[in-house]
Amino acid sequence: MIRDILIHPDPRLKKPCEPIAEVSAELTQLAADMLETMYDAPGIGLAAPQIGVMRRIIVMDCMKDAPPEPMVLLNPEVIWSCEDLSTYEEGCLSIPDQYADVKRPASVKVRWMDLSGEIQERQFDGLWATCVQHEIDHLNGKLFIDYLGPLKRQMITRKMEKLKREKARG
Ligand code: K1U
Ligand code: ZN
Repeated sequence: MIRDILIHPDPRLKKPCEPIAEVSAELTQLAADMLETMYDAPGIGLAAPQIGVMRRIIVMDCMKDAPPEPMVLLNPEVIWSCEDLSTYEEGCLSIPDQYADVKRPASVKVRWMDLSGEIQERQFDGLWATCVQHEIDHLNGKLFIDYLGPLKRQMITRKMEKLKREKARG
C-alpha cells in the first residue's frame, strides 16, 4: 500500500525514532509499503518517520539504469566514516522540489538488522553512502536543510509552509 509522505514542517520529522526490538509480520508489511511508496514517489530512499511511523527503519534503492536492488535496514547505525567528504546536491521527498549541496563522509560502514533478524554490516560508497546517511538522519529527526545556513533553511521552510497551505485549500 502506498502511504502518504509527510511534508516539512511537521513535528514528526523532528523527533528521534524508537529502536525495533524484533521482526514481525506487521514490520515486514511496513517495509513492503515503504518500498512501494519510495518507488512510486519516485525516490532512492525513504525513512519511516516520513510516513509518520516513529520507528528505526529505512529503505533504499540507489541503482540507476540497472536491475533494482531494494534494501531494508532496521536499526541502522554508522560504525565507521571515512575522512574524505563528498558533496552531493540532495533532495528530500518531505521537501519537494528543493535541492542543496550537502557535504558528508564519502564512505561509511553501516551495521543493521535485516528482515530475517540477522545483523549485517556493509560499506557504502558514492550515492549509496549519501543516501544511507540522509535516511539515518531522518531517524534522528534531522533533515538535509539542517546542514544549510539559517537564511537558506528559513527560505525553504517558508516555501513548504506555502505549499502545505495551498494543498490544504485543495
Ligand atoms: O529520504 C528521502 O527524502 C528520499 C530522498 C533520498 C536522497 C536523495 C538525494 C540524496 C540523498 C538522499 C530522495 O529519494 S529525493 C528524490 C531523488 O533523489 C530521486 C528521484 C528519482 C530518481 C532519482 C533520484
Ligand atoms: Zn529525506
